[in-house]
Amino acid sequence: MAGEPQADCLFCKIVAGEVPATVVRETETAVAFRDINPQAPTHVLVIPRAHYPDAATLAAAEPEMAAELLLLAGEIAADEKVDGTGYRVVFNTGAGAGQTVFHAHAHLLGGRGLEWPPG
Ligand code: IU
Repeated sequence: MAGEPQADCLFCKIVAGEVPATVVRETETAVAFRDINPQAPTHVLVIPRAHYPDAATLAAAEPEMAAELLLLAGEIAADEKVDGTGYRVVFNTGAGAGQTVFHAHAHLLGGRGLEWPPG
């Protein structure tokens, strides 16, 4: 069923506490934790507790939850003090765009200069 935990999903296991992660923020519906392979001084993943394969699927099914990820990303950027210098929120969607974990997640990147266009 849509949103239900998937046995083979790494991020569902992080949500369940079965795989360790450095959690920086938790709400009733979302969890934020540091990326294991950080691409910037601040690199936090913000994910819904519910399982949706990507951001578009999440937004279609539960738009308030999708909005909460953006809200949390902004709050964490302020906590991390990267809001003043600028930060990026990225949803890689599809393998061709670099998505490797098929549980919706926002990357919050900041703390260094970020080029445009991204690679
Ligand atoms: P992507 O957009 O699906 O490529 O992002 C997945 C991210 O999950 C990627 O940046 C990984 O470094 C990160 N990650 C993690 O934080 N912990 C893990 O155990 C694994 C991947 I596997």
